[in-house]
Amino acid sequence: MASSNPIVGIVMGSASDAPTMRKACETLDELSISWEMKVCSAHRTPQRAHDYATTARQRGLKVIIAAAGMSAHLAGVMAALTHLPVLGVPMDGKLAGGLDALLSTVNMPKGIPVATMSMGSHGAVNAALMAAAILATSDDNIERTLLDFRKKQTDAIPEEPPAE
Ligand code: RP5
Repeated sequence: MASSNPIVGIVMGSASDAPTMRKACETLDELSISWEMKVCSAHRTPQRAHDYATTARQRGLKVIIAAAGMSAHLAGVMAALTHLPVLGVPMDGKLAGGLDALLSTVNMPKGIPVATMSMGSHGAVNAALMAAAILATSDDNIERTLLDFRKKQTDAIPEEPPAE
């Protein structure tokens, strides 16, 4: 659940992105990693986006997940304003199924990296898992929880497909 001491910050360009990004929250909850989620648009609320990124480190955030759809600049703006790792999640279902958002998020100029996930809910879940992997390099509890999550995921996949 959302925490008063989050270490992962999830920002999104619109509240309309929230249903997709709740998949990231659910995954972080499974891993017992504290998070917060804010609407913070690079275009509609640029000052909020600026303030979020520039205060993130001092507020205790360690990773930022940034989701956006149309003209998807939010992850790049976050990465420009903080040295914290920024994981970009392109929202699907927009122009060309979200391909524009994917290209906008992934195609960063050298010097300001964004680690771009796959589009939509797959990307939201993977952003949470990537955040966990980053945090696990310096947190033994998160590493144990992540390894346990991965083992359970593997164990849950049957070798045989279900009968017709
Ligand atoms: C982007 O524009 C948001 O990230 C969202 O995916 C898209 C559409 O926003 P709404 O018009 O639904 O608010 O900034």
